[in-house]
Amino acid sequence: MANHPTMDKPVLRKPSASDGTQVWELVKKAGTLDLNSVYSYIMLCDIFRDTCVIAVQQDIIVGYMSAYRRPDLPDTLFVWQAAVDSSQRGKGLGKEMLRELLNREENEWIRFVEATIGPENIASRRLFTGLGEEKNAQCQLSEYYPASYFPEGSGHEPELLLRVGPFTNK
Ligand code: 9YT
Repeated sequence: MANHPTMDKPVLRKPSASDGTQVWELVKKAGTLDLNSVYSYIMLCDIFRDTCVIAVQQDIIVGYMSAYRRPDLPDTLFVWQAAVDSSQRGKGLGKEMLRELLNREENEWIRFVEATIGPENIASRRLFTGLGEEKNAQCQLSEYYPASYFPEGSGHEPELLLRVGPFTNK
C-alpha cells in the first residue's frame, strides 16, 4: 500500500504531552522559527491542546500550529507558531491547521485571530490575510515587537502584528 494518495495525506489532531519532543524536532528542522525549550512544547501540547494542532503522516509529525486564547482578549486566538515540514510545503497544510483550530467547538466564540510575523515571512502573512479574505474580515498590520526588544547581536527581525477580524465562527 506504499504511496497510496489517501494514506499519504496528513491527519490533523489535537496533540498530547508525549508529542512535545517531536514538535520540538520539527520546529528545529524548519529552521525559520524561534526554537523554544522542549518543556514548553510538551506543555503546549498538553495544557493548550484545545488550541494547538498537529498534522501526522505515518506516525511522523509534519505540521504543527500552536495558539492560545489571549487572557486579556478571550475572543482572540493568538497563533504563536506555525511549522510545516519541507516535504509538505505548498499544499495548504497551514490553512488546514488554522481551519481545524477555528472549527473546534471549544473555539466557537473566537472572533479575531492574531499572529506576529517577520517582515519577510510572506507565506505566513498570506496564511492570515487569506483567512481575512475567506471570512470577509479586516486585516490590520501594525508594528509590535521592534528588533530593539531582542538581545543585541541576535539578528532577530522585528515582529509585526497581524490582527484579523471580527468574523463569526459558529
Ligand atoms: C505565526 C508564526 O509562526 N509566528 C512566529 C513568531 C515567532 N517568530 C516565533 O515564535 O518563531
